[in-house]
Amino acid sequence: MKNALITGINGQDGSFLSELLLEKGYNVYGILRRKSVVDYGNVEHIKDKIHFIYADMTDVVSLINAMKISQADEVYNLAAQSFVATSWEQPIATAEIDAVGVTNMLEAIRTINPKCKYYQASTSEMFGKVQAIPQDENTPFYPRSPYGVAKLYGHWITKNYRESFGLFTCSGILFNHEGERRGKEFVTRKITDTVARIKLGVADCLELGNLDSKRDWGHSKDYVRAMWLMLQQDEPDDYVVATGVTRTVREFVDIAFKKAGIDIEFSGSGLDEIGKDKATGKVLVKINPKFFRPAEVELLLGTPKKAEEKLGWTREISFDEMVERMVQTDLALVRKEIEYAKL
Ligand code: NAP
Ligand code: F7E
Repeated sequence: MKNALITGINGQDGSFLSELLLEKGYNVYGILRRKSVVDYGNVEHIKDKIHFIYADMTDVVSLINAMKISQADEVYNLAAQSFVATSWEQPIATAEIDAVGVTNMLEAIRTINPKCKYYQASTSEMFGKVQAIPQDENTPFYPRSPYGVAKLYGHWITKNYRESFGLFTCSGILFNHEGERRGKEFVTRKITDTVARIKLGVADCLELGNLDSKRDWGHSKDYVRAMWLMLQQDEPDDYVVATGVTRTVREFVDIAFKKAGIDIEFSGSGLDEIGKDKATGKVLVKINPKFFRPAEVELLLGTPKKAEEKLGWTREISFDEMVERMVQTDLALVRKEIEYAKL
């Protein structure tokens, strides 16, 4: 039986990865940050099967302890300040967690068990102002946010510890992946949650920033399988994980409303663009400049060829199914909220 240590266990990916590793018979250890109110987040439903360790990416002593307690054979470093917009408001915290935090984890591994395999959650945000379309493992990086810059440090230090100390370290350059457990500040979940609220009569309008931005969106459940596959190989390496299809935020909005039975018609441009309900003429989508970013990543489109060929990784959840699942889950959650408010 193998031991796995997951940082960021209560986040979106941490929860799907925990389920996968438990199914495979691993002892799963997970790092939580101490909060004033105990909160298991996305792993509430499996909390009895997980060994929790209180630690923080910015505290190397706590990570050394976590390595000692877990006796980990595999570490999955998913912890991060992961919201790009916040990285301009908290650039230092983002760097301490997403950049230096990686070195802290690698040093803990090197000190306690240098044979332990390591997965680093790298990101397509490192491509930023893209230097080639589509992007693959050889595309030069050009990050566009403090988050992207911090993650690029994490990516290179992961490679550097592989080359300097012979550690088994892998980076997954994962493109956007979403799902029913996605944080509500990210655009996809913000859309499906607000669509559900509009449909059920508890919200009037969806306010967004850049509708032209293009992303390559997959489902988290598929992407955590790629993380595990990377650590089962004979040699450590870096892999892009993506769908190979890119869509605008506007297209996501359109499909999400359709899943709730509402047809949207867009008109106008720039800050004056609106989306109206075709049936009633009511304005359901507006632009709010507060959601624009100081520097934007306009287009991401990845090639998962290497992951497919070398890892045998395949995607099981289509884009359409993902949006359907997200909208249906949010409709059910908002219905529950409405019932609860009546008690
Ligand atoms: P997420 O839902 O935001 O989860 C982030 C996790 O990190 C949370 O459990 C959070 O704990 C934890 N964390 C934050 N700061 C910490 C600290 N100082 N010490 C310990 N834990 C800390 O993110 P996700 O979507 O699952 O993504 C997982 C990883 O993949 C992240 O590193 C992200 O940057 C990267 N990534 C994500 C995507 C994507 O599209 N989802 C794509 C590429 C890469 P709290 O609950 O205490 O805040
Ligand atoms: O934005 C645009 C926004 O916040 C997507 C993280 O998981 O993926 C994620 O980063 C796009 C951007 O994700 C709103 O400007 C328009 O162009 O959902 P997002 P992200 O920035 O792509 C990468 C791969 C990661 O690694 C990150 O951890 O949507 N957009 N209007 C908006 N975005 C938000 N959040 N809110 C809006 O109202």
